[in-house]
Amino acid sequence: MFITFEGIEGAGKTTQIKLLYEFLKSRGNNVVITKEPGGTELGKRIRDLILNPNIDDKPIGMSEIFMYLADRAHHVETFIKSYLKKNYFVISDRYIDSTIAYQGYGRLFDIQILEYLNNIATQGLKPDITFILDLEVENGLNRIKNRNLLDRIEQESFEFHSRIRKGFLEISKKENRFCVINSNDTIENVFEKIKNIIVDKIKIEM
Ligand code: T5A
Repeated sequence: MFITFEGIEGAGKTTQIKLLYEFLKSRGNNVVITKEPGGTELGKRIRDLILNPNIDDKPIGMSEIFMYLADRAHHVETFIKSYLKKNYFVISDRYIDSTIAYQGYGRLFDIQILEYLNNIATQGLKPDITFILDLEVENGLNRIKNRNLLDRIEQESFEFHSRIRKGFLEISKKENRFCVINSNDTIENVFEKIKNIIVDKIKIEM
């Protein structure tokens, strides 16, 4: 079972993924957590090239797309597929939908081309369930504002992040795998909703 979490900055993905991991583990399942960019050793290097705000020669939009895709192609082939073959629950913090939301709706690259490139990079591998954690951009950015150093994309404008939120909500209407969760709630309440959906969809023992 391949589960992905998506959403704007500060939506609470990392927090909820940890809770879901503990929940599934405590019921005896094999579970692994990963993320994009940076789910592999190569990916960690790519992540730094994309997100480090202190690199003088910053990637242009097109280079950014291909770096995310390079990270993804490597991640799918060397990590995700091998755990899925071993019947693990694979939970990824971001995947294909972030490229559509950030590079498509955020940077205004052609969405059909991005979908095509995603398909090549992943060899068509789609998640079984994608949670989109949704909240107001102000709230998300407030949650992360005290971090020591915001990365290159977190430093983008309010308008950029607003387009991304809108993008995720539009994407969510396209396929049945999406579950939009209002994350403007307590951590416990958000997790309760996620847990109920997982229990219902995969009929695991409570
Ligand atoms: N990107 C990525 C692209 O542009 N294209 C792509 O194809 C891909 C794959 C990745 C960046 O790359 C971009 C998107 C991103 O900008 P990242 O470091 O992985 O960078 O950034 P995020 O995924 O946005 O991670 P964040 O840590 O910023 O957000 P999370 O994981 O959604 O939030 P989380 O769980 O760390 O929570 C943030 C804070 O809020 C608190 C937490 O305790 C924490 O302090 N919090 C709550 N507070 C109140 N109520 C709740 N319900 C809360 N839930 C969490």
